[in-house]
Amino acid sequence: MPSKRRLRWAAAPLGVAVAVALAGCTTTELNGYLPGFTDDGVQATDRTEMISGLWVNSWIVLLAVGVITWGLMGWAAIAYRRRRGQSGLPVQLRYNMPIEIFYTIVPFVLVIGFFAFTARDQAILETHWEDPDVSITAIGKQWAWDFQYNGEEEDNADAVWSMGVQAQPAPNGDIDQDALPTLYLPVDKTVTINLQSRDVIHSFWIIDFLYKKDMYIGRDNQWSFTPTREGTFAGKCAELCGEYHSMMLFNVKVVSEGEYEDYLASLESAGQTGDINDAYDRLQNLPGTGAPEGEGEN
Ligand SMILES: [Cu+2]
Repeated sequence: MPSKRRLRWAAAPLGVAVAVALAGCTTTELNGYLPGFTDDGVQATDRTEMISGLWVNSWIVLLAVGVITWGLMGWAAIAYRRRRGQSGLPVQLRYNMPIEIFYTIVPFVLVIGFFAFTARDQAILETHWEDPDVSITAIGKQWAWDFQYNGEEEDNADAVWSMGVQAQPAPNGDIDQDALPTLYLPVDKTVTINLQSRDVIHSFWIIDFLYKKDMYIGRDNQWSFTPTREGTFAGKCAELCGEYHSMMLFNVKVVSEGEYEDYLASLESAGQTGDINDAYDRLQNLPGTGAPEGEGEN
């Protein structure tokens, strides 16, 4: 059949064109413009590529459905438009079983598909390391963060910590990045963060890690991952938690294991050891009142 052969000849360059177009995509485009990937595609944690994959593939499927739907709508509107001299209602059609079955089954398959892939990825994201290299407790409070680096002891006698204050203005009016609470993480080590709150609901969001989790009173959340790339990453509270919610910022520094150990040693030599507990609740960090000396520096 000549038409089939012609189709095959048309398909070959089309396939090449698609392959070239995709090969020409930057990492940013391949990851759906999500943050957290370098130009050569190194992900920020071991789980971010999976998350961007779910995002991008969902968009491709939904856009395909959209294009087909919009195309059919446009075609129907043009092909069956009222022509000169026509009057009255067009022929009324109803109970077209094949079409009704089609538009019941297709959305059903789509919904099941989205559910299945989301449930699969969420199950992976919510799997926690049994024995993580690094165990950290992050505590949200109005309007900053405390980080406790847990040791081996049950009672956390060998833990070290840093307590933060809300964002402070730099002399030029920007946010003073050095004064932000900073969470240190060693690269390529398994990390589990326990998420707690001192007061209201906060949400612990590291933007480039493409995931966030709420912090509650009375129910600790957990987040497990492996940071895979050194660098400084921005974090913020993602749950409106009061007047200065927007100043509830922090930085994450993913560093080499040596630098991480040095940092923990610096906390220890500063005397910031032991368990952060309820005794530190309700710190008075109101902006403009001057943060407690020293607490914002680590
Ligand atoms: Cu908050």
